[in-house]
Formats: sequence, C-alpha cells, structure tokens
Amino acid sequence: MPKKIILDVDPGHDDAIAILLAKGNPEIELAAITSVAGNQILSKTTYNTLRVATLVGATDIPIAAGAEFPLVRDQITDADSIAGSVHGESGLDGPVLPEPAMELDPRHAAQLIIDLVMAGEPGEYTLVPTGPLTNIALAMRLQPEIVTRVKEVVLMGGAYTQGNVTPAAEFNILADAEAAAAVFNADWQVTMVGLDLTHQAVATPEIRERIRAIDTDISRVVDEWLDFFGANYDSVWKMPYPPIHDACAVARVISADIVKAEKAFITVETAGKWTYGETVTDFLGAYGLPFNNLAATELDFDAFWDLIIDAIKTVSKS
Ligand code: PIR
Ligand code: CA
Repeated sequence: MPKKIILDVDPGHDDAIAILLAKGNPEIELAAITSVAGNQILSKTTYNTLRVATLVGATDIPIAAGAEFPLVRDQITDADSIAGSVHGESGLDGPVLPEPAMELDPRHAAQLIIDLVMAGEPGEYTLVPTGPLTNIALAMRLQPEIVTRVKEVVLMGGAYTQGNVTPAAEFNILADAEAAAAVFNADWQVTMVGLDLTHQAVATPEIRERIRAIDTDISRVVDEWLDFFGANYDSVWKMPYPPIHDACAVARVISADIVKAEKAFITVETAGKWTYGETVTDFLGAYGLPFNNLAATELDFDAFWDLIIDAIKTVSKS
C-alpha cells in the first residue's frame, strides 16, 4: 500500500523536484498539494505549483493555495528570500514550463488539509511540508483533531548544527518561526529533515550526467533547474553543487533507511536575540524532556539519487 501524503510547498527548484519525486515514486500516493508563501510571494509559488504539477502529470488531485503571510511577524523580504537570489524572480526561474492544466481548488490550503485528514482513517495521511509552516499551523489551530489523526509530519526545515539565513536559523523555520514552534511542539511526531541532512543531497557532476542521459523533456527541465539553482547556490552560498533539500523529506517517507533519523527533543526558539528561529535539538536528554521528535542525520547518497532518477523516468512516460 503506497503511503498517502499531502505536500505543502513554496516552489522553489527543490520543491519542484520534491513534487516530481512524490508523483513518480510507487511507494507514495500524492493525495494533494498546497502552496505557501516562502521562496516567493504566494501568487508566484501557487502558479509554480500548478505548472510543476502539470509538468509531472499530477493533474487529478486537489491543489489549494494557502497563507500569504506568516502568522505573527512580517514577511522576510530581503534578497535571500522573496524576489530572492536562489530561486529567481519567478520563484522557479530557468526553463519554460507548461501553463496550468487544472483549476486551483477553491478551499484554503489549511481547509483542504483538514478535509482530507478528517475524512480519512486515523494514520492515513502524512504531511510533508517543504516551505514555511504557516499552513500547517493554521490547520492545527482550525481543527486540533488533525494532530492525532495525521500519521506524522515529515518536514524539510531547520538544522541542528547551522542555519542558512542566520548562523542559528534555516530559511523555512525563520520565515515563520511562530508557526514552526506550534508545529514542533504539538503532540504529533515531527521528523525534521534539516540542513545537516539535505546538504548531503548534492547534485554532483556525475549525478547531473546521469540525469542528462535520461534524455526526455522532463529530464531536460530538471537539468535546467539544477543549472539555475546550482549557479546561484555557488555564488551565494559557496557550495559547488546544489543540495536538493525538499526532495529529502519525500525520500524519508519512502525509506527510513535512505534518510536515517534519530530521536531527540526538538523545539523552536522564538525569543532569542541571536538565535531566533533556531531548531534547538537535544539528542542527549540534557533538558530532561521527552524525545518528542526525530532529526534526520544520515543520507544514503546513491539510493537517494536512484529514487530521483527513477522518478524522472516514471513521470517522463506518463
Ligand atoms: C531557501 C531555500 C533554499 C535555498 C536557500 N538559500 C533559501 C528553500 C528551499 O526550497 C528549502 O525548502 C529550504 N528553503 C532550504 O532552506
Ligand atoms: Ca521549499
């Protein structure tokens, strides 16, 4: 039985590859996609979501737009995020994409999540957020029962060593730290697939060559995404090859062996002067608090890229 997931995204090149992996992997049933403001403003991330869903053939599932702004604080609009340097003006710069072949679901993303989770069996759905956690926090507050009905939350965000916007904070968490705190502190299991893990998932020249060898329209789009994202990653973050962050969260749902995780107490700092948005991770029980969540630690690089390459082949056929 494939695992049913709801993807909550802010595409974003790596979000786009996460959508592709979710659609193209046989272990996953992609039940719905929701969009949130993050890498770009909501209208752009929503449009990108529809275009990527069209590209990969995810045309028969509900897609709903969610939160335009963070719960409490103002949106971060500096050069590293909105209109940012990494994903470009459109949020998904690079190759030309098909225009959306479907309508947006009229519901708010939070409502769509609630409707699916409450109509399903307990434990039927896994939430996979790969952007700021605003929609997930809103859904939790609107219908607290989803917390016990969701199987687990497997999210891309955070880091237990170092952030990528500040030394303490990763982008998705910093973008809506109050929402992230609510999600991490709720009584469900959160698996944090953070930068410590995702920085292992880099598209090396050997991987790029394997993707080009697939030689389909979609493999060429992925190759151009990696060109754009990779060039900016190199100039902005001084990393020679781009990490495909968001696909790692989907890979964790597919296989706990490919993305290994360890139990920990994890919460989000929302008061620190220097550490605002940090995902404080206690592996050793120093706080004496129960290990409420999991932190991803180790990636099986070869198996991860086999998943991506197989998924590109699969969505290229349909
Ligand atoms: C933000 C992102 C990626 C790179 C930078 N520099 C900033 C986005 C990705 O889509 C991913 O979900 C997360 N935020 C990584 O911080
Ligand atoms: Ca993202």
